[in-house]
Amino acid sequence: MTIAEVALKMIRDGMVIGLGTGRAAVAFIEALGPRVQAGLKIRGVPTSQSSADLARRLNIPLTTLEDVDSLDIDFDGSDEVDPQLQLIKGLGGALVREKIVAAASKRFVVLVGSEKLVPKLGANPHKQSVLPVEVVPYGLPLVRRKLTALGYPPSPREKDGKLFVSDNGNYILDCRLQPIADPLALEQQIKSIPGVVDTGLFLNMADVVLVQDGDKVDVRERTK
Ligand code: A5P
Repeated sequence: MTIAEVALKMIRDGMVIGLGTGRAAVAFIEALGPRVQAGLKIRGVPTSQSSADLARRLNIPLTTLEDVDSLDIDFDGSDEVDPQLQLIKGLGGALVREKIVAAASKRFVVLVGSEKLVPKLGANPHKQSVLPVEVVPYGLPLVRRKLTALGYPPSPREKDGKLFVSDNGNYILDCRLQPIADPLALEQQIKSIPGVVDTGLFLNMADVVLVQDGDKVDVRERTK
């Protein structure tokens, strides 16, 4: 069993579905395509240009937040998941649209491998933890200085030797993290810096996390 297969079982005819970004989301969208071709009636709301392009190639009908009041369910990956199902996302650069689509969804389902589980956000045992922060280009110098002063020295994300530009036309600062004592306080601190659009902290948002552990899938639900 795979996390994409378990995710597909949560879908019913008529649903509006959030299509996440990144490898786990791509695997899910690729599994969804044949089901739509076989007659499943859903509409997708993509969280990035790349997920929209993939969905279009697979003939998955798309809609927008202007045309629907809410989504039934959203499927997306994550970079870190703590025991309370708090998340860090955004290494794929789509964090702002991902957070908007997740917030518009009645159920947010996260698809990860077991290597994404961390004892605490910012305490990744496998690699340096990073918190992506999306920033309006004009504000980049200020936000960079403020994040450094807060103790989170950031590096502007680059792609092909140039600053990475998000689908929203913004830059991303990747902050080196230590284990985060109070994620909600950190989120508020960073979001109060003028020029910050959003952070990769997805707090109290995940309803279910599907964890791929070898050929098994572990289902974790948030207790509210
Ligand atoms: C995209 O911006 C991210 O939030 C991804 O959802 C996250 O980085 C997980 O991606 P992978 O499934 O590729 O690891």
